Amino acid sequence: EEAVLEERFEARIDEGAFIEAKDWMPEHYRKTLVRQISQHAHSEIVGMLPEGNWISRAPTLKRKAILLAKIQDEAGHGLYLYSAGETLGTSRDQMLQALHTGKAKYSSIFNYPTLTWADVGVIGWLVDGAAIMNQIPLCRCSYAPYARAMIRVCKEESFHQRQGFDSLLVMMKEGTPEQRAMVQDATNRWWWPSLMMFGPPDADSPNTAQSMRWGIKRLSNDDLRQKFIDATVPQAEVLGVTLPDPHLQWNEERQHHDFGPIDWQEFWRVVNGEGPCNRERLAARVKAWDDGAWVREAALAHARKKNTAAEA
Ligand code: FAQ
Repeated sequence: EEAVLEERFEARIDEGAFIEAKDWMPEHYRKTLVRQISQHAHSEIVGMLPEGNWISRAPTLKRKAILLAKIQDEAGHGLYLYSAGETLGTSRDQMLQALHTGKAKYSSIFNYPTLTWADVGVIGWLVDGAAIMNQIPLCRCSYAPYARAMIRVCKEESFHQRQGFDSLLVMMKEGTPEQRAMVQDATNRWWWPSLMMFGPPDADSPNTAQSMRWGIKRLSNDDLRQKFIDATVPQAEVLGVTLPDPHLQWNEERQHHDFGPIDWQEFWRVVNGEGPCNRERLAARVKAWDDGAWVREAALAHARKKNTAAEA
């Protein structure tokens, strides 16, 4: 019977149908989604930390208000994504425990430090830019609750990308030589890690083939990385910054930009916990969880009291 259900499921996927939470699905499909959606949620929440570092030091009231709104959006994205994950039968507590014990991953990009104000602009421009490139195809993911969450997330990410680009443009066009140097320095530090956000090359990506067959991923890691590079080169020209890759060059034949080798050893080092800020980021999340224990206990006690009152 299982085989029949699986065949029917595969046929629906082939027709391009969307799968809803209550539909039958193979265990491996469910597991793959919980893995990707929970890691995506963790990335949003951990991703609040590097920028949060600058809220109290934003240069103007306007920039502070924008940054606060952006970081609150990331919290919202994390919450939609945990909810989407819960529709697959894994609780939020289970997902968070996997993060806090180091079992679940989150995006490598958030293990790099934000050294100057220009980093905040560059995160908007490059990190949110890469996030949008990766997430637009996820709006057509075969698992409908995830696809629906992505639609709103992408709209908000596009505001995030624009605010980052705008803040950099102001520094480059109206700023001092020191400010322009700061933008260039931040670009130099974030460019390669942004390219790593798309994941390992297709040939070394154990999950891509199956996820693409199931319509979870619509485009491969390398295809998205190439699209991101092609979209970003002209933006760097508008800004007047140099992307730190001497091999970056338009290839007329391929109709794409060629680019230099990515340091995959660095990528795996960061993914496996040895990046510049891995320990600090995880410790911050564990502390927030521990510090919030009294809120969870109080909410439970209140709910119990209400239930008892209702029964009496
Ligand atoms: N970092 O076989 P694949 C944001 C892992 S945007 C860490 O290719 P898959 C917005 C991968 O999990 C960032 N680990 O895997 C924001 C797997 O390990 P596993 C979040 C990585 O899943 C902006 C192993 O390597 N976006 O937060 C990374 O098919 C600004 C083999 O890789 C998403 O999560 C990496 N970069 O493809 C917030 C998007 N790459 O799980 C705040 C949804 C790979 O088997 C401020 N996710 N790994 O133990 C995806 O599209 C996919 O999961 C990929 C990876 C493309 C990330």
